[in-house]
This record gives sequence, C-alpha cells and structure tokens, in this order.
Amino acid sequence: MDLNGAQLITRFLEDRVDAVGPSAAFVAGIPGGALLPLYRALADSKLTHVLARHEQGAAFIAQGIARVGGRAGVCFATSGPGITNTVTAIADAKADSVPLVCIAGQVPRALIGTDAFQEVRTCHIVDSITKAQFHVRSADELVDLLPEAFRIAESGRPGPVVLDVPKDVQTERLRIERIPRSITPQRAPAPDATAILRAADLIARARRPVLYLGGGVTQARAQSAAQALAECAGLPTTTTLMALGTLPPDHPLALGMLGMHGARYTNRVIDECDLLIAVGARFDDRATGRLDRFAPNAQVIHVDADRRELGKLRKPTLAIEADAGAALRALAGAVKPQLRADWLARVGTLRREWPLAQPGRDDPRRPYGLIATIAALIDPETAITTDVGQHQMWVAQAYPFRRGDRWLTSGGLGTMGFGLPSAIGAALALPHAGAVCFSGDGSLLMTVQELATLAETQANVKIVVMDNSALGLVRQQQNLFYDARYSASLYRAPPSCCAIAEGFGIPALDLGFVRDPAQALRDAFAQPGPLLIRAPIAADEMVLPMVTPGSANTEALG
Ligand SMILES: Cc1ncc(C[n+]2csc(CCOP(=O)(O)OP(=O)(O)O)c2C)c(N)n1
Ligand SMILES: [Mg+2]
Repeated sequence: MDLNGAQLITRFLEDRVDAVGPSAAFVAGIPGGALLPLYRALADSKLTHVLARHEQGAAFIAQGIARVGGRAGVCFATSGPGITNTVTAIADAKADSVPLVCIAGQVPRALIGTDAFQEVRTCHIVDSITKAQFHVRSADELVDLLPEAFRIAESGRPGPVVLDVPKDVQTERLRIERIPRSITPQRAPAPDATAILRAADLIARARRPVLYLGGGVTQARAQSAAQALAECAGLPTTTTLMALGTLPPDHPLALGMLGMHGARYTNRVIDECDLLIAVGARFDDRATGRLDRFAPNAQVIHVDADRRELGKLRKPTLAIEADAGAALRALAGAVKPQLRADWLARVGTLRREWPLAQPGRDDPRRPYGLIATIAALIDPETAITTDVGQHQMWVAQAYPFRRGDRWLTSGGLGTMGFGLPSAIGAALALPHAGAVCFSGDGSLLMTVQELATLAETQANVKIVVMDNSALGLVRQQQNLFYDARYSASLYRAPPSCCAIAEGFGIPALDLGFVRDPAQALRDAFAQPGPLLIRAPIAADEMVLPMVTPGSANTEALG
C-alpha cells in the first residue's frame, strides 16, 4: 500500500484498537504547524481525538486512560512549546511507571539545528524523563519505531516514550505490504524457582514478617495473588500510596498505608518486623522515612520488575527480579500455611494502641467526614483521582479503596494539576463508572483550563474541591517546621471555583451554602455527568500523623 508517514501513524493506532480495546481509540492532544499533516490523517481516521487546552492536560488525559486500562495512553503535541508543555506529565509518568506514548511534531528535517520557528531539541529535553525517545529520520523508520515505542512503554516496568517526528517525515510517502502489527508487551521475567523456594523458607522461619506492596503490584494487576499470599502465610500487609486498594481496608491482615502520613501502628508494626517482603515497591523516602531506621531488625526479600531497584536503597537478603504478579503467584503456591497467632495478636495490640485518628469522620463539613460521605455514594468501579496536597493525603488515609487500578494519584512526582485531566482520561475509558477527582483550590488552578475539555467531552467526572484558600500542605509544613511563619501559602484573593466552573459550562454546587451537605451530596452523585462541588475546609485543618522529613517513621508528630 502507498501512504504517508502521518497515515501510517493513524493506521497503526487504529489497528491497536482491535488488539487493546476501545479506550485505545482515544488520543489527546493539541495541533500545531509541525503536526498538521498528522491531524490531516486523523481527520480520516476512526480515532477519537480529545482536544485538550494545554499539552500537560493532554498527557495527563492519556495517563488517566493508561492508569485504569494498564495499556499505553497516547498524546500528540506540536514541536517547541507543545512538547515542552508535556514535560511535567511525562516526568510524572516516568516517576509512577505509567505507559505513555507521546507523538511530537518536529520542524522539517532540513531546518533541524537552525533555530527554526518552534524548534527545540526534543530528545535532549526528554532524555532523563523517558524510558526511551526516538528522533524519526524517515517515514520508513516509523514502520519499526511505532511498534517499538509501544513495546517499550508497556513492557517490564512501564514508562513514557517520545517519538519526535519531523513534519516532512509525516508527509513523506512510503510503500509497505501491510500496517506493522503491535507487539504484545513482554512481562518482566518469571521468578527463579530456587529463589522462590528460598523466599518461602525465609517466610516460614520468620516470626514477625510483613508484606510491603508497592505500585508494581497494581501495574501487574496482581491484587488477588497478593491477597492469596498474605492469607496463606498469615502476613500483615502494608501498601504504599500507589498500591492502596490491593487489600480492602476491612481485611483483617490490612495494615493500611505506611510512611509519612501512615497510621502510627502501621509504622510500628514495620519497626518490629523481622522479615520485610517488598514487592513492586521501591523504598521511596516518603514511605521509609529515615532509611537506616526503617525496619531496622528485618531481613529483606525484594521482588521487582526493574533490577535497578534491587539494592538501590536497601540491601536485600534475597533479591528477585521478576514480574510482581508471577512472583506473588509463585510465592503463594510455595509458602506453607501459617496462622501466626502471636504476631497477629501483637499487631492487634499495636492497632488498638496507635490507631489512625480521623477527627470529624461523622461531619461532612470536615475532611475525613466529607471523604467518607462521598465514598459511601460511589461504586467501586469508579476511578478516584487526586491532586497533590493535604486533600490527597486525607483521601489516601480515609478512602476505602477496593481496587488498586481505580486509584490514580501522582505519587512519585507529586504533581499539582494531575487530578482533573487524569480524571477526564479515566472517565473516557470508564464511561459508565466515571471518575471522581478530589482536588485542592491550589492544584485545580494548575490545569483549570481542562474544564473546557470536560465541558466539551461531557465525561462523567465529579470534581470535589477541598477549598481551604491555601496551599494547605505547604502551610502545614510551615506551621510544624518553619516557626509558623506562613510565607506565600495563603491566598489573599481566592477566586470562586464555582463561578470558574460555571464560566466553563460545568454546573457547580457550593457546600458552603447548603443546609444539609450529606443530602446535597446524595443528590449530586445521583446525577451522571460533570459537576464541580466546592467543599470549604478550615485552613488550620492538618493531615496527621506526619513524620518530619528525615526522621524515623516511628517519630511522627500529631
Ligand atoms: C506543580 C507543583 N508545584 C508545587 C508543588 C508543591 N506543593 C505541594 S502541596 C502544595 C499545596 C497544594 O495546595 P492545594 O492544591 O490547595 O491542596 P491542599 O494542600 O490545600 O489540600 C504545593 C504548593 C507541587 N507539589 N507541585
Ligand atoms: Mg488548598
């Protein structure tokens, strides 16, 4: 067949829909000069383009689709300012191992290196925040590079890939027999059988083991294998922020989230453990606190798809490079059933002595009460996204997550502005269940223009803005660690987020003006479709406990 580079791209993406499913039909982006040939081909394709209002939004919409579906999301950005606008969202995808393919326009080949209009050295800029990046030198190269970009993004430990495609590569004609097929992503290796036996032996001999699960378990969609292992070997189980939902909060072995804003008892159980089984977790500083005092008396089994994580921060007793799902299934089959009555009794005592206090849990006008009231109204299939700040940590502490793949938050990079566009992406991929975005009044403004995208797509997204007229988490740290000198953390002229939403064509509900917030929320969540809900929050509410950065997790404040 005879076609041009741009048509090859759209035909490849269309074929991917048959292999991956309907959400692969979405491409989020913004056109521009260097990408107009691709948009010309798009006009003839069956793909559904989501016109974002900022390229960061486009890349986060693609992330939302990827995080709920597990396969690569796709975004388009033009050369120069288009691709530089995606940088934050690409770095975010790298930090949280999210498969993402960004197709960027570039100036025509003859102009490269001439400081042409809208020319930047794209590959150079994204080098350290991608898994791979390719400058495409001819339409012929696309035949291999398109499947390769997706294979890399989705295989092993997933991550972002950028294709830098000059305008005249998009218009260059080529003859091919057939459209290149997408490659089935390769999982990380299966675990070594001897290593699994050794791990099972370490688990059998441990007296106080803890299972420590990270985002890799969600990536591998290994929730049931993780539960099976925990239940068979009697392992109290903690999760990182990224793996919330792997064990439902009412599971008797669930310890909840560890780390900076984890419950005191969770961090104490880890402090007392003699074997830590880390799976798909990377000993991130927000999870471990002061590293040399994290699980100080424990041997460590570390399972990860990425061998560079093994021993990067904590020297393991036993390192296993493997897909989290395969390793958990193998371990669940190899461990001997144990009840561990003494250890579980000790865990119960710590849980009673050092519980997670949730003041105001019964009051929908306070953070925990608001989250609990909303959680009771939402289907477990609904995606929950957050922005970054106190509201994110309150949701992490209080929301009763039941599915890891329905929980979307910017964990590694901590990007304000993640919540709204990722919720749009998630809701496009889950049209019935939709998405709820818990945002902050600061974070919302980072990508507020995506309200226009929401109005246009009518995606089923509810936005709950926890409005404290403040950069709350910054203010809290200034209160606790910087002599309560509040520098640049209170808004003196806060805008009305309800008026903003309405200006974009999104209806709004202000809980500050209703008599019965619980009833107003019931009514609001009974209606499908976009809505912004403003929940006023007192600026002095804190998210506690909190471990001082650099301290041991057992020394939390509050
Ligand atoms: C893009 C970006 N800039 C700055 C920060 C630093 N930061 C972390 S939390 C926070 C405050 C967030 O305020 P808001 O969204 O209102 O949430 P709140 O803490 O008030 O709930 C800031 C500025 C960040 N995480 N991301
Ligand atoms: Mg705020």
